[in-house]
Amino acid sequence: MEGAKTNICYNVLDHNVLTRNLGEKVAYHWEGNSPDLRLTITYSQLLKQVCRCANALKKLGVKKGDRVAIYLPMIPELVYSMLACARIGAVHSIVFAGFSSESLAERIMDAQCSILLTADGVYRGEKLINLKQIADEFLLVHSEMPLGQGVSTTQLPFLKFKTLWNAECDVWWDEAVDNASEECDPEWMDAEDPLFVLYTSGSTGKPKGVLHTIAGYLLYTSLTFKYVFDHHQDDVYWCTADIGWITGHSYITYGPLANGATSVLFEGIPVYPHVGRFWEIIEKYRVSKFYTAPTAIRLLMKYGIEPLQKYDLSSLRVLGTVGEPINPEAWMWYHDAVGQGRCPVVDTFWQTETGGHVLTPLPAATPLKPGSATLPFFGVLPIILNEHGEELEGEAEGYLVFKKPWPGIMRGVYGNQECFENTYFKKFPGFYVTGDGCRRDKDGYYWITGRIDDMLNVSGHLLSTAEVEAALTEHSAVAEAAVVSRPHIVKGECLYCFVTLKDFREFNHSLMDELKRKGKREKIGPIATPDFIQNAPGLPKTRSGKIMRRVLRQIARNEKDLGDLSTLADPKVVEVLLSQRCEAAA
Ligand code: 6R9
Repeated sequence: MEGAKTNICYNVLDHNVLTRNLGEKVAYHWEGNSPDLRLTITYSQLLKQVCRCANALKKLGVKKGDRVAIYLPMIPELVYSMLACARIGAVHSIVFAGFSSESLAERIMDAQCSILLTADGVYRGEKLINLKQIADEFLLVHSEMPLGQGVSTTQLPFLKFKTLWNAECDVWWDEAVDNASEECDPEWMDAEDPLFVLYTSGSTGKPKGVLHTIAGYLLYTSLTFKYVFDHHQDDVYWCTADIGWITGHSYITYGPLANGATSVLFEGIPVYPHVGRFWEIIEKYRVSKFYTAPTAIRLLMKYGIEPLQKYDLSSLRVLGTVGEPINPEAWMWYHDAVGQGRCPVVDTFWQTETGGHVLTPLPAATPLKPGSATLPFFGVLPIILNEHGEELEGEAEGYLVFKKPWPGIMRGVYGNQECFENTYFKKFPGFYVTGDGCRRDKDGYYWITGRIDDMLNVSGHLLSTAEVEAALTEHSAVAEAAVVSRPHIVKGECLYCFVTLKDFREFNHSLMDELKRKGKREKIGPIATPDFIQNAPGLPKTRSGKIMRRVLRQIARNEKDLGDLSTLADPKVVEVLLSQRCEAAA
């Protein structure tokens, strides 16, 4: 669409209010961390708030093309700010509000942001996070920071914390926004102008600033949202991701708004104030389309079906998952217990880099197979290659690549064209390389087998993490499993398995024997016999919930250097695992 002019904010707001007559429709039901905090925002209210924020940004000196760092929790102001940037042609760079000051600093400097929007603080469950203080810590250390035009802080309507205040550069949100006009002409942008930079989740390596542009991204998120969730105007849709990740960008903000959808915007966590919080919210808003991650499903599965039974989930129509391969056990629980056997489960495979779903079922149209992301979305051409870059036909396993671009594909790594080319296009020239392994079955269905870097090579057989882990989680005592390789004199590599047990299950010798058998004959074959099995009360995960197998690999190998841990959610988990390493084979 190069050469065409557009504004994405105009498309997702003004167009809905002015031409589709959706001004009075609810855009978001905001549900706070604490269940008594809530807010309803209609499309016309959203448009006004965005315009005020856009005017405030302009007044603070933000211009077309400038990068704006946003470090906010899941509050409406996060949506207002990102759309305000889009309205005036600024490029948003959202940093998940759980990152440390160092990670925030790295991202602000890499994208050369001129302004930072943050909040005084946020409660996540019972834990208070002083965001402004974290942001200030980094400003003190990095006086060379490019932040020229000052830090604007949003003061949450419900919280007032003591925060350091530097009158030279800090501005309160309400002072900046409250008196701003509710009208702001959109800046007409080129279709290929940048929309945002977002750093990848970093489960394998150093985070990269993925750049997306306007028109293709709008088209792709809008279309995938419509078809993959079978969107209808009376739906209430809820995606539990944080907007700090691509899932939130594409499927909380842009995709749903482009379709004039009503969404739930949730600030809290799944287990606060009780483990039935998700189900309670589904009942409260009569949610019909629900989208979450395997890590959340496995967490909630640990508590059994009792918390579910207290709520009316009959409004649910479609269930979605994203983020990791979903093991068939968790898939079945999602389908049977949450969806009560009525709702198709759409297992959507995609990446920050792909902008939107690339492999996915369409509900009710695609026959499902638990654990498979099924088939490509319209216009997407998946190919499986072997080590030598040869295309494999029919039933096959190898590298997942795409042969043709689609509208939502990333356009670059911010400020680093070389990294963009090397990471995604160099290994197999002519293809976009996902970095994931994949198997195609006899029906042409695609099964993601995990990141290529995490593959296991035992006695010359290439095993995927997903298949061994799926075998272990079949055991009724196991909530979650992660498998990595460890060098072995005879086999080359052997399997080191970390297992998290369900509540009240005991880790003992007979369980170890049963797990060894699971991996072995029953499922995959003798080569998949676990050599080491370690009890893992928790697994190292990124802040978006992906298991960081590279850290586990270092633990299994007793390596002291654990690599870049900045994307790790809870460093304590690693200490526990290190202290309980298995020295002897099981
Ligand atoms: C959207 C998102 C991308 C990586 C991707 C893959 C894994 C995502 C998946 C899946 C199997 C699925 N992944 N969805 N694996 N089945 N349905 O998660 O983006 O944070 O960039 O992660 O996540 O390994 O390459 P991102």
